[in-house]
Amino acid sequence: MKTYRIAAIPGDGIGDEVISAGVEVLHALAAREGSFAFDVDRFDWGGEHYKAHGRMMPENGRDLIRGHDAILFGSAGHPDIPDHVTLWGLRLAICQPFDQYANVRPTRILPGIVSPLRGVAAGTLDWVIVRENSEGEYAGVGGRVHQGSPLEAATDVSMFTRAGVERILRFAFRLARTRPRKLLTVVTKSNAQRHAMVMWDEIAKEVAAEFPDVTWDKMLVDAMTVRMVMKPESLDTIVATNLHADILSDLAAALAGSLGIAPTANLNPERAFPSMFEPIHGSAFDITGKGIANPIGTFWSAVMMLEHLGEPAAAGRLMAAIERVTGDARCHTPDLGGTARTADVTAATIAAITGANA
Ligand code: NAD
Ligand code: K
Ligand code: MN
Repeated sequence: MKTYRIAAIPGDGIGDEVISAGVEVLHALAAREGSFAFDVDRFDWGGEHYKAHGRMMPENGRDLIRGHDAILFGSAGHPDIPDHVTLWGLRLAICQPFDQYANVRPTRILPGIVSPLRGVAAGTLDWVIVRENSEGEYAGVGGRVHQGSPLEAATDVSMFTRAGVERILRFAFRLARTRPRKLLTVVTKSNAQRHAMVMWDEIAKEVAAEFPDVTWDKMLVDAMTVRMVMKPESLDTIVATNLHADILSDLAAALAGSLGIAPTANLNPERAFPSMFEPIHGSAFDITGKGIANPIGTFWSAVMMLEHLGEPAAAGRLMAAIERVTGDARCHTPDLGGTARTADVTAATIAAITGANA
């Protein structure tokens, strides 16, 4: 029997609650499928590790997870530690060296979920946002001088390489091609940002020539927020820079009902390194430890992980279980206006997987 080695990194805040639920669901799914198993190694890295050792993860942390088939990640972000320290010390310390340059974020209105957008029901909003995940605004280039003096200045340089832009655009066109509508929107801000964003537009045109079967258009990011709200049905696959797509995908998650539902895959498409799967949300300090975090974002991320591992049947079974659970208002956590707890949603999902409530 095949055994997949998974590195589970809950991180901070509600990370532990949702990742524990996700691991429980994965084991139940493997038992139901019978053709594979999961060997899950848990790594308690994050804010508490930082407090004890001065680092978010051990110096050899990446070596400990390099050989795993996939990484399941919760959240980096601790109330006592600056966000840039936790983010760069853990999530980006994995994503960037592992060259997980394609961040993929599907958005759909799941059964039983009500969009805050008037008249948008299940099936009418179906997007995949592709976020450039290795450079751009989050390249880490920049600096701060004369701190504390009136001359203080700081820069965060958005650094884009032709190779980096080409590979993410090619990835997005390839993904768009697999979707029924074969539609791609390339998002930039090339009116104001006249160097890198103009290069994006030019490369988009070049790469588009390789994909004559894909219909594509381009949008400025500010106008894109309007289109997402006013004409959601006009969009399908979307590609944008690290920062722009970070923002657009939170908006997309909210339009699909809750940040608690949305999944992410951080892919190294060449498979030279493990890819990482995580809910799009963060540590959610306001609900940490209350047992009410919505675990659906983690479960859906697990679906993406199963697809990546080459287990489409299991991925389909888990997605069907998720849709069955969201379709039942008794399984809605408070972010969806319900009273269910994380444990209730987890139990209902496992029951839907095993057929216990069929
Ligand atoms: P957040 O996603 O943690 O929370 C935003 C809001 O959404 C909160 O009201 C929260 O309660 C709600 N929410 C989020 N996930 C939920 C879930 N599963 N169920 C129910 N409600 C949920 O964003 P934030 O408040 O901006 O950030 C908090 C911390 O998380 C910060 O330290 C930030 O840096 C970090 N963060 C980490 C990641 C990551 O690791 N990928 C992503 C975003 C934020
Ligand atoms: K996360
Ligand atoms: Mn984000």
